[in-house]
Amino acid sequence: MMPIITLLLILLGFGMVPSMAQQHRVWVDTDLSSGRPVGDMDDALALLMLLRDTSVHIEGISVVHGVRHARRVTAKLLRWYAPARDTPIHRGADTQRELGQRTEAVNAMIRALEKGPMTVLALGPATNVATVLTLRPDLVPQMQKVGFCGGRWANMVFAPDGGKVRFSDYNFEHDSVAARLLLQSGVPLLLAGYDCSDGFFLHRALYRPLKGSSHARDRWMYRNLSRWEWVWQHVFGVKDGFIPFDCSTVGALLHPDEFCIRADRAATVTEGPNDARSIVKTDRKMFLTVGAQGGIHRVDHCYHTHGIFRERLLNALLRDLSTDP
Ligand SMILES: [Ca+2]
Repeated sequence: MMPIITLLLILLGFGMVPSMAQQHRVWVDTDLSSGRPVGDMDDALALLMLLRDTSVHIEGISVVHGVRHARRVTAKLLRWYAPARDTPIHRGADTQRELGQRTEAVNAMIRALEKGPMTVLALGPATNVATVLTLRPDLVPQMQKVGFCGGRWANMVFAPDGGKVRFSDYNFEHDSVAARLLLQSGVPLLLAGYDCSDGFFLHRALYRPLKGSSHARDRWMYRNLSRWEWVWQHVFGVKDGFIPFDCSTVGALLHPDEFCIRADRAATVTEGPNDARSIVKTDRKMFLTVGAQGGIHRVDHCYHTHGIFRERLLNALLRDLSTDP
């Protein structure tokens, strides 16, 4: 009888390999910071999902500011999960002050867009992506969609699990000018940030099987997922695990049936009273808000992740175990 995990992989599309012409061209702009000694695991899990999704061809990966070791860890993940592919990694802006400046990442993203339409996943501050749109507005039609891990429904507070910490809208707030440029560019934009992930937790019981895997990459994942969960528990005061925010951004764009998405809603960038003082120390800060009065730009907004997507993520994460002796 076929093992149930193999059956699930086939049902979820992991068992079929389309030709490159059939694959979805994707660019990943990331602030991956996993490991060394502890960092968030969102981008790493999102990249793992993309690398294990045979319907996707990653044209390139660009690194955006705010993290250290991103290129080294990204290269490690590519060696582990896609050794046969030659996926380039490009250095982008080192700070948000480089918005509008040409970088290796900007030039590479422009070349990829000149080759044909593609989807862009903005999993960190939007500096690199906004620079491309600013320097080459003629390429807006080539961006089929930009998925940005940021933004919120009006008055949404980022307080996971009633924990003691209220999160900021990190990617947006670390370059709100770039996010505003994304809105103004007219590019089809899907905002899939905190709102869609609120309540979407991963916890150790779900990924513990990695600990005993014969694959070094699985054990690395287990160690770093555990450390990140420890931070959520002991620093953020959250008991239910951690939220892998970037994964929902990837999923909402590639598998929208597994999410709740409001289409074509008004969005705006405004300043207001700071609602995350444990993270940001100013009295006021910027907000990227959907559904508020005064919004003039149109976006799609993801606000819920269905349980089937958790199965998709876990199947990608635990896939090696099905081939363990
Ligand atoms: Ca990220």
